[in-house]
Amino acid sequence: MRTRHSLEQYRDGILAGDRVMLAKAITLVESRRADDIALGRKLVRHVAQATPKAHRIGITGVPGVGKSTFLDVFGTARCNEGLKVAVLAVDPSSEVSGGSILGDKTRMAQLSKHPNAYIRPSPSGLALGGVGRRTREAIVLCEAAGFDLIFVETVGVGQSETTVAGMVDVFLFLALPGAGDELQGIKKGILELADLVVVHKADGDSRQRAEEAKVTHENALHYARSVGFWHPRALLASSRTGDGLVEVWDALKEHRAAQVAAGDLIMRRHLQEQRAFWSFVDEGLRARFDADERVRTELPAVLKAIAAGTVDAGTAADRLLALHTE
Ligand SMILES: Nc1nc2c(ncn2[C@@H]2O[C@H](COP(=O)(O)OP(=O)(O)O)[C@@H](O)[C@H]2O)c(=O)[nH]1
Ligand SMILES: [Mg+2]
Repeated sequence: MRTRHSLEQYRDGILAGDRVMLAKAITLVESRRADDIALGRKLVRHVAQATPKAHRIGITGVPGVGKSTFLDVFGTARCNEGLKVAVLAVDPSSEVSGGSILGDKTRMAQLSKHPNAYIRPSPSGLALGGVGRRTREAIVLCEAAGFDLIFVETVGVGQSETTVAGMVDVFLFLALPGAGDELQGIKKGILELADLVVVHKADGDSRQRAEEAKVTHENALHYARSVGFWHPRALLASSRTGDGLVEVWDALKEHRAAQVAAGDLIMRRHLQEQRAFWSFVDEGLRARFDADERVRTELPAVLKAIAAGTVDAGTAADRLLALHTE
């Protein structure tokens, strides 16, 4: 059993930058218990900042591209400059592998020991939708706790990139030097979301291929979405040698400055909040539907009838929805 705290204890702890309290608060918003959810909501409302303070950075790429290594080296460099860095992992696949907690901590060995850093591994046993809501709230909590950079790391599974892109200020795509991966990014629509493509592991024997991949990406990005203040660009980097990491940081800062100057940061966050509103409404309505006794009674027969082809999905849904709202 974990200890529960009062709203004030959570709030004061977070606002004081207390790492242990922050971790407990994130556990609270990850909980499925109704009373935890209610308290978590209240807490989020109490600590949410009116103006953006943290730089929320999404990072994605196939497993093995070096996201954890990049965050370890890049994050530690920022911590050494005096910034506070949080890393939140969104990795639905870790459910399958039984959790990436150990893996993430060992892969981010330097960063996890740094007093300015906080690493939060993926919540286990959550559906992706749940990950979205909980991660959004965890970001708000980290921002309130005074973190300057909040990285949200995700692997290319299902909708996770889109979910993460909808809750960050800037989105980074790490690509492998080899051919094919860049096509994968295009195919999966990741280039549509990326503000920066970093061809990673640009070192040793891979350097040449990385440079080629960078050109391929630049060509693809030529047609990518461009917001007024920023056109997505491709860079080269290696977390092993450190090459290109300063350029990545410069590009992130440049993006940030342009985003703020254009008034886009506030606008983006407000739009994200609106979208979050709709997903909460969807979730809430669905939960009520699922909990409705009349629906529960009818559901097995209805599902059976759909499977047997005796009723079509639309008609069946209309019937149960009508029953629910009666
Ligand atoms: N050559 C090279 N290898 C790297 C680099 N970054 C990470 N790796 C290696 O790539 C593998 C996967 O890295 P990891 O950070 O766990 O990838 P993740 O799954 O994307 O988080 C590890 O064996 C790393 O040592 C790099 O910049 N250059
Ligand atoms: Mg990793």
